[in-house]
Amino acid sequence: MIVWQQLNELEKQQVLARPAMSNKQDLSQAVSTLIEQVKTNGDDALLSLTEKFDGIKLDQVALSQTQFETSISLLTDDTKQAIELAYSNILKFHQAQVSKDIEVETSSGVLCQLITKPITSVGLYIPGGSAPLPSTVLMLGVPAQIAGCKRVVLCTPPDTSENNFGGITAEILYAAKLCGITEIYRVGGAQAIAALAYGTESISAVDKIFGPGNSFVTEAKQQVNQDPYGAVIDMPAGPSEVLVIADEFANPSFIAADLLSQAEHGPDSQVILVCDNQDVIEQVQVQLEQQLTLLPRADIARKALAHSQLILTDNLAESVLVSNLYAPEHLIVQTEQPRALLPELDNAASIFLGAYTPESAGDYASGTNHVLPTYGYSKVLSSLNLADFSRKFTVQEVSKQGMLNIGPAIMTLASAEGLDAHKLAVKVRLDQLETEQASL
Ligand code: HSO
Ligand code: ZN
Repeated sequence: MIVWQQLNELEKQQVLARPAMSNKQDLSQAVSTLIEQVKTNGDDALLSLTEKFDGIKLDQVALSQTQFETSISLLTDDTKQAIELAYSNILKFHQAQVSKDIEVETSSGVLCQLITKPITSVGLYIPGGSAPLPSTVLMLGVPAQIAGCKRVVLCTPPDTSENNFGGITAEILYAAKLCGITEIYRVGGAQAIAALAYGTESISAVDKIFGPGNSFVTEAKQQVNQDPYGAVIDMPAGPSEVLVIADEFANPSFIAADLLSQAEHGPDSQVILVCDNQDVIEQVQVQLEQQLTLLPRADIARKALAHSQLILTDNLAESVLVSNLYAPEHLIVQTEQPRALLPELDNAASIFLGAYTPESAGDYASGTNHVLPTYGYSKVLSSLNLADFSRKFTVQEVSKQGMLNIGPAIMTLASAEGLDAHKLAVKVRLDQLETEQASL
C-alpha cells in the first residue's frame, strides 16, 4: 500500500506511470517484414503465416458457408440469448447516437450544411488466442451496422480447439451474424492488418481498421496508419486499465472482484485502487488472495497484480485528483454517493457508478462501448462511438443575393492575405451581377 501524501512529486508520477513499451525496435522490424510479405505475396503469405503462427494449414482464408453453419451449431441457446441481450442493449445505446444533419443560413442567401455519411468499408479485427472476444464483435459490429458502412470485414485467427479446428469460434460468428457481417476471414496477427490495409487476392483493402490485439497487431495498425496508402485506425492502444475510487462504504469483495476482472486480461493489465480508508484497502488485499484461488487465469492475474497499486489518500477529493492525473480507461466509483463525484471526474474513458456497476457490465452488456482509449489518452480521446464509423462533410451554396451580401467582405479578407486570385473569384461574380442589374 502506498500513502499518497508521503510521496514527492516525482514519486507520484512514478506510481502512476504506464509501463514503457519494450523491444520497440525489434517489434517494429518484425512487423514491417510481415507487412511486406503480405504486400508481395498476398493470400499465399496469409496462408503460410497462418500455418506458422496458428499451426493450421488452411486452403483459403475465407470461411465457407458450411464451416459457418458447423461452427455456429456448437452454440447453446443460453449463449445465443446472452449474445442477443448484449446486442440489443448495445444497439439501443448506439442507435441513440445518430446525429441530425445541420442546415444553417449564416447570412441571407448563404446556406451551410453538415452532412454525415458512413465510411464505405471498415475492417474489424477480433483477437483469438487465449481469450477470443465475441463481445468485441458487438462493440465494433453494431456501430458499423447502424452507421450503414457498405462493407464490414471481420478478420480473426482460426479456432484451434479440437471440436472446431480451422473454424471460427462459434460465439464470434453468432455475434457477427446479428450485426449482419458476412465477409469473414480466418486470419489474425499483423498479417490480418496488412491484408485489411493493402488487400490480397481474396480480401479487398478497407478504409479504416478497428479493434484490439496483441503487440504485433497494435504495431501493425500503427504502421499502416502512418502510410498514406495504408488505412486509418480507430485509436492508439496500450494495455487495458482500471482505477477504482472507494470510500469506507465500499464492499471490499466487490472491489477485489473488479480489480481481478481487469487483471485477468493480461500480465500487463494496469490495476489501481485509490481509497481514503486503510481498513478497506486491507480487506481488499485479503479478498484478492481468496478470490485468486478460484480463478483459472490466476497466473495471469497475479502477474498483473504484481505491478498494481493500492493507494491510500487523505480524503475523497484527493482520490479524485489521483484518478484525474492517471486518466484511466475504466473508472469504477464505489462510494456512498458516486454520482455526486461525476462533475469532478475529468479524465476517464468509461465510468462505472455505484456498488452494482462492475466493469463487466460495460465490457459485455450494459450497452456502452468497451473499446476505449488507454495509456492516458482518455484525456483527449473519446470512447468508441457511432461517429467513428462515419465522416462528416460540409456543403455550401451561395445565391446571387448571398454573394452580394458576403462578397465584399471576402474581397477585403483576400486582400489582407495578399491572395489576389481569391479576390478575383469574387470580383468576376460581383461584376457580372452589376452588369445584370444595369440591364434591368
Ligand atoms: N475490458 C476489456 C474488454 C473486454 N472484457 C472484453 C471482456 N471482454 C477492455 O475494455
Ligand atoms: Zn474486460
